[in-house]
Amino acid sequence: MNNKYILDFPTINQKVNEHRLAYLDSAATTQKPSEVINAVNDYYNKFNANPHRGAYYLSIKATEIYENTREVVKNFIGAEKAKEIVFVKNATEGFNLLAYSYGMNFINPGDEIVISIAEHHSNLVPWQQVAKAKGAVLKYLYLNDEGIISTEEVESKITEKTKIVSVTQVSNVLGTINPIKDIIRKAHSVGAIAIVDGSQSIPHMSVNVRELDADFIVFSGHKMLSPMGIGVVYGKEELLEKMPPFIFGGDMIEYVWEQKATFAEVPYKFEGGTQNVGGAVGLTAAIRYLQNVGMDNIVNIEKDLVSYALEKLSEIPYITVYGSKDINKKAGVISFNVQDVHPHDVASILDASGVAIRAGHHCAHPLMRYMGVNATCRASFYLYNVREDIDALTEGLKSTRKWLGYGS
Ligand code: 7TS
Repeated sequence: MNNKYILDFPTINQKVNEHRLAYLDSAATTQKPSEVINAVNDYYNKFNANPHRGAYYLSIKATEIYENTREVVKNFIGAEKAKEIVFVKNATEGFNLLAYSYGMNFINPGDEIVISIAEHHSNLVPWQQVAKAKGAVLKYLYLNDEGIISTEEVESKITEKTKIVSVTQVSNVLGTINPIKDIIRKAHSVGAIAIVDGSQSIPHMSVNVRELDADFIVFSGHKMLSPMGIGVVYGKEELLEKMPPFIFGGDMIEYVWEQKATFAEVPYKFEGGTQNVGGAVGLTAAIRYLQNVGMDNIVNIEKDLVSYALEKLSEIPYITVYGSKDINKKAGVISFNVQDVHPHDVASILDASGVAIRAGHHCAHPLMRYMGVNATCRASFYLYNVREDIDALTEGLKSTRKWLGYGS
């Protein structure tokens, strides 16, 4: 098998239902390399303590480790300052932080918030709440035939009334890559802030927040080899400074009196309560791993897998693939349907041969409705996948209709 990274991933190296596991659900969460698992193990064996609180060795060590992760993330995404990195639980919490802290305080009646129809519910439902509470309008960028936001759509929908634009760089359903730089430029030209959902891009390609000039970027560690329970909101310092805290309580305060409190400085005012230091350790190890592999290398591995998968899928007549088939406009995610077979049945049948795909609405109901489907099957790739996984997928797909009694 022509992939030297596979051996680093214990979960990938196992049999499922007596078949070699073909894990094709990395858009949901990624598997973890031994380096990450061992780093977390090591932390709990040697250093565990509550950070920012104690004056003793272990707590100082935990604080150092946690703050070091901020530096590592800062460098990984090209931010200017470590204080611009706020740790959250996941991307969902990140968008809630932005909606409740920025949206609820800086949006006024009649203002427009622009998102795309392809957003994950995490970057959609929080903005619905803001629009409802503030009397603002939630406007959508729709997709062209390739499943991408067009320049015309960006030019016509983002107007002087727009105050927030929040769009995903890569669709978790279609894998299509949006023209995020143009979207950010247009948002800034009308005085709006630009938020990027980097959940499906940062793990898979080189993303530099300063080059993009994004005001905020949000992503989850667990989709980039780190443990679950840690995510990131990058925000420009001047914006984070003017935003009030979102979660109130321990660790995020400066002074507390009976009837009032003052808050810690950025980024600590956004990090209420005991933080996930073990997760931070894992995130550092994950980023180190990705940097050693090289993001360009990851792009190439995924491009090869996507082009091979598209070719193999196109040979099966009863399969419909959604979105662009141009590998330069697409990351490692393919959505498809098998004629007359429900995606959940497809996924269960494939599981019998060790192939793990996602089936359903992928937390994108409005996109499903826009595409005119209830659900899709989704195969998503990462650096530990090989062409054999795609062979297992396509062989399995060929049997799905037969299982359900169709002739072919
Ligand atoms: N944004 C995008 C683009 C996503 O793909 C996801 C998760 C999220 C936000 C939310 O991330 P979380 O870590 O807070 O859950 N996407 C998926 C998926 O496609 N299948 O399972 C989770």
